[in-house]
Amino acid sequence: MNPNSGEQAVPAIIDGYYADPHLCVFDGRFYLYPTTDGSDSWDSTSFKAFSSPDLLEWTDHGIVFSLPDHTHWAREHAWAPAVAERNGSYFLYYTAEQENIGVAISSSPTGPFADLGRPLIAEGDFPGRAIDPNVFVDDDGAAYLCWGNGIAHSVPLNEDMVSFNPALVISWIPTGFREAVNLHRRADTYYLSWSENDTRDENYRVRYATSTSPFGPWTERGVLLEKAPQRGIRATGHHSIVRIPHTDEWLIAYHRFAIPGGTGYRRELAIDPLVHTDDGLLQKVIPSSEPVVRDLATYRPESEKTSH
Ligand code: FUB
Repeated sequence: MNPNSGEQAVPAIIDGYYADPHLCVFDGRFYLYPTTDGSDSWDSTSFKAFSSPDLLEWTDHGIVFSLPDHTHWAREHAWAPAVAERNGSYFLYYTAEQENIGVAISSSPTGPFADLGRPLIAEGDFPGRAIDPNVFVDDDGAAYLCWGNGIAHSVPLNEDMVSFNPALVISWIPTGFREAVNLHRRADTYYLSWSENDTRDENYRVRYATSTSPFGPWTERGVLLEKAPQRGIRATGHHSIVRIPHTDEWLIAYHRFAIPGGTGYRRELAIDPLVHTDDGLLQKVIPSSEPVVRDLATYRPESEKTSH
């Protein structure tokens, strides 16, 4: 960072080294599921969960899923969690052992999660590396799992959320595609976004594309988020996107090299507004120039206020 520039990055939203954040809202509260970072081989063995009413005060729920303690098939490389809810059950999709995707189920967003007992996607099942699961639930309730490194894959999940028909997997390679594919929808437009370059490269960044269908074809729209070196912000990627319920306000969570002294193994978390334009595109994100605080209670409609 240039100490004379007068420009500062906003501090990380949670103290410590974390990466690959999945930000979501369950029952009027923000939840954040990251990779635990800070070792030189990304060899973390478990996942923590955090929650907040306003993105300001975060509760650390501790370890909610541990590979050695809660699976029979994986020990380390616990990366890139993503959580979805259906009918009161919470599904934690995760990477393990560098090349496998698992899923675990709980009746609470903070666990304990019970593992399926085997990888949902095992190494070699599909081309590329089986990492970085992302789950998207469409307005009609249909759920999709996206994942991949080197090549992106997407498939509708079955009603049980823990199985799918392999014949329905769609695979493709967006421009610059490295990993961390994310799917979201606003009105009639679907947005696919992904990370480009290596997470250890300061040019790690996010690109996006749009479509009228969750299956594409995709029209590429360029870079959505990248470094702001004048404020010491580098390697901005592996993001997730969430809409604040009852609003058209959106947020993007992502990681960056920790400030100061970060690397691709010492990353920290940031959240910024994500703005959709009237013509269905996305404004380029300005990385963490203002603290983001959104008190979910103030957005709750009157009809829901008595029940909380
Ligand atoms: O955090 C470990 C790996 O680094 C993730 O799986 C990738 O997306 C990259 O962020």
